[in-house]
Amino acid sequence: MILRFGLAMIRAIIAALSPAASQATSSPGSASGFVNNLMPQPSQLSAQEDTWRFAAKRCALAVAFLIVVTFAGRNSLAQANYQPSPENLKARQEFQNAKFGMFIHWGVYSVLGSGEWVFHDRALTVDEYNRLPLFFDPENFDAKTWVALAKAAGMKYITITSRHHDGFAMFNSKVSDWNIVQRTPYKKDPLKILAEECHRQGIKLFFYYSQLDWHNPNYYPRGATSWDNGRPNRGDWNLYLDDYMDGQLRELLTNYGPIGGIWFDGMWDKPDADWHLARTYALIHELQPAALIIPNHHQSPKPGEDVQTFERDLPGQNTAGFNTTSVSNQLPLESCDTLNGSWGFNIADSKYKSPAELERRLVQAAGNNSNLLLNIGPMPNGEIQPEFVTRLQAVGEWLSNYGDSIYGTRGGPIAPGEWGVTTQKDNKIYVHILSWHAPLFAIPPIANKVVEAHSMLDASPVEFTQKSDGVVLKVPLPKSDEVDRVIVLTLAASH
Ligand code: H79
Repeated sequence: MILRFGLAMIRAIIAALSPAASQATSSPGSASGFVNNLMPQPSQLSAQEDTWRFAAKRCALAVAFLIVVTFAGRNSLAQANYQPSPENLKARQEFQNAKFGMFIHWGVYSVLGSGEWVFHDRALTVDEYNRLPLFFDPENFDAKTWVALAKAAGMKYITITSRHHDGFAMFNSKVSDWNIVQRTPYKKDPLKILAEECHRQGIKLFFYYSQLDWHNPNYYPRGATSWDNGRPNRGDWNLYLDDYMDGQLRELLTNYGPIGGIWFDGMWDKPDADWHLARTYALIHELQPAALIIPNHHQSPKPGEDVQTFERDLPGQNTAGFNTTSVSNQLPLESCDTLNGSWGFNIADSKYKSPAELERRLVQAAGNNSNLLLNIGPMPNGEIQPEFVTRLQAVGEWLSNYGDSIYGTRGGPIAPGEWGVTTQKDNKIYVHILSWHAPLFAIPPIANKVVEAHSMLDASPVEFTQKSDGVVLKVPLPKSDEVDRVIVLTLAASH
């Protein structure tokens, strides 16, 4: 918008300097038409007026230039040249080291046990949906239990919905009363309670924030997912972004101590809209320079963003049908997926992934240089259903043995394949063999000399030969319940 405005201003200046040309190009209502209308026509001018006109033109030029430079500089160009702060770069490294996070979708929609899209899927009206908060009273919500479960699962951070597409703030917001404190019998701010517990237990907390809003009338013009839910056919988009959204983000970045970052979603609803991203991103980085901006817009990263996400896919895949296959080689990567098939609590979804599937997923993410953000949807009473708890605990158990091959690693030197992946850290390469049943396994050449190889399962040595054309490992056959045979290669230091 700023650029369009800038262009319009430049056209206005040209129009002002050349009245004849402006008559041909200006149109009523456009910026150029507006400036042109202010200008007297040549036939009406005296010599004095001519001088005045010249001064006015120069003045308009200076003002326009200032406006363009100020706005473009602050909103577009400054972000185009975004240089992450040292704190931000450190936070990116820590984020990559963390590898495994807990995603939590929890909102008033949880009451209906039909996922977080129920407002849309049942084509409810705003008036109907307004009743839901009246039933949201999570008497068994216990932040200590949630954070302890994340830790038991080996997860190092939590990303929770501060508000989803229903626009309902699950935190104490002064920007609007459409929030948990003012509209529910619970009356408390669970994000505050959770943030305090996370700080106590040393877990980073990120806030999911939906840019898409099915409730606020100023989310207008509406996007691809809109339906007639009783909102008026008018609204102020700028107010929605600059006052409402940025106002809430300011609250989230001010009232909850240091947070890990903001996880944006929903921009895909209006792909061609001006989302004032530069303004929003600048606000976040100004309030908390270390906070990471993690946008789930399914596109290549834009200036100001700190992490690239992939929804229900590993980086570079697009089985979900909406991910980009271009993968940043600059930014940390994060793949998110669900423990069953749903994000928000779904009472009818029993397609739970087994611990083995979850472990494979985590290994594949790590081997693709990515984190895994694994979702659970707690119940409306605040409890996490036992099917989630037992599976997460099993993954945590597995990680207590294999964590060294995941945490703090980066994608390894060998391209991931059907057989598995590699990760690496310092002078160790972890060969994660997920599917290989023959006794010998060959991998491409590795630059450094391999000085030792052993199986992570029992520390038993693994025979190997290293030649210029590759390394051959004599791998143990998989045990029946072995998800991932990890062979640790120790490399000689390079000279
Ligand atoms: O919060 C969870 C979901 O509710 C949310 N993101 C995760 C983390 C999500 N909403 N929608 N989607 C995920 C799938 C997006 C589907 C899309 Fe489309 C396909 C977006 C654009 C093309 C559906 C069809 C919406 C517009 C057209």
